[in-house]
Amino acid sequence: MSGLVEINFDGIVGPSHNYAGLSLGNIASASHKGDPSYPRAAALQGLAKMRGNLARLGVQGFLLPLPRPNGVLAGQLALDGSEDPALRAAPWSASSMWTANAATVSPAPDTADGRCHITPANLVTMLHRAQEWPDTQRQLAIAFGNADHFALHPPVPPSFGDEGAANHMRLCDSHGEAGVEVFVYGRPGGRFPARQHEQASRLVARAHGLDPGKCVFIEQNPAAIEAGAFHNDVVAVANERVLFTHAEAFADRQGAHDAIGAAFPALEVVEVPSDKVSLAEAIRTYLFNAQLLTLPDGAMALIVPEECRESASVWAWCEEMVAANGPIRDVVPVDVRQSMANGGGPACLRLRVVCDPATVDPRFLLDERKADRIDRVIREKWPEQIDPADLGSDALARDVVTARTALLAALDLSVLA
Ligand code: SUG
Repeated sequence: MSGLVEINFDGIVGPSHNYAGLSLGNIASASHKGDPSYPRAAALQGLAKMRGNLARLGVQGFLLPLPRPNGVLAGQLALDGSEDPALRAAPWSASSMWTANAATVSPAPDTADGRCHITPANLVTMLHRAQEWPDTQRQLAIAFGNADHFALHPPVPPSFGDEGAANHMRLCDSHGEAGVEVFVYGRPGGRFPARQHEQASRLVARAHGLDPGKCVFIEQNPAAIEAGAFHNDVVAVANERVLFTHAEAFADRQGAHDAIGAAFPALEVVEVPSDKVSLAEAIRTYLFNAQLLTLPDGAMALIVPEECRESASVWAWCEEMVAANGPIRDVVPVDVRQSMANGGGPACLRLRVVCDPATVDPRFLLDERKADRIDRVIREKWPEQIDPADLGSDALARDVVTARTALLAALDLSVLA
């Protein structure tokens, strides 16, 4: 279909960004528990990434932080000061910044009715994330409210955990052509929660009207979940014909490659073997939590966290890959350290939507002038630092609400207040 391009909708990091250690199985979140956070720096890092990709691709979208602290959740939790601090922190979470978990998106060329189908992720496994979907859905309904081009579904009902695009990959010749959608799920029973349920993935595929012959369902390697890959996008990413993956990403490595290859014969697998980059180092550096982008000249670039450049084994592999002249021609490190410390790399921070930009509510599309406006609000209003012990304070609540309100006003989106 003509006019369709891939747009990355990055989550603007909210003013309550903090390190409360809420995500069991997410090593970065657990190891930074209790650290002070820097919301202003975090949001500016995210904005710089967006500006970089706007310059590279000519198009960039964003989603707004959700209302925090969430008074409804705080009420439901009967917080009175005697509770576990993890409960107190949940209504303050800025976790909606990781928009790869906002929804699963099936572009129009893949679906039976020729519209782009979107299902907000229920995120039921983690309390602090389960509060996101109603506000996310409200926002998606505005951004993608054009019903001629988009179909917005309700979330998957509990108890089937759905974590959205973080466990979903798409292979295609080019973004505007029909593709194969790959759903990766985990099986429960391990030390850490398997956050994507197989039935949630299958339900989303049915709801979106996908051709069953163009869907592949693959089990995540339990050992990868155990090692800290709480989402598949920590160990694999796809773009057009390329699947960039760690050798230990899937439960049945060869079976997974064969199944994807059978549905999509043009598949090119770029696999990183464990003796070049160990699973632990891949997870520590988030090499695969990269944005694999097709640049306007057709070459692919991999946008990785700075942590990759600092790792001898990961950087050596990247240099070797670029020198080999395969499909990935460039590796570009970006600083998203504040997000990384909570387990969110460059890919977690974006939701990919293949569509015609003219069909999206323009208030959610970035240009340089708008980026300047966002920059100003962040510098003026975002707290510089949050200590987890501050969560619950009325003064901080006022600052966080004021900051978000100012951003909504600057973007003509006060309707989301
Ligand atoms: O759900 N971290 C997020 C990170 C999400 C990353 N997204 C993708 N891989 N697509 C999570 O675990 C941190 C929680 C805290 O505040 O401690 C957190 O929610």
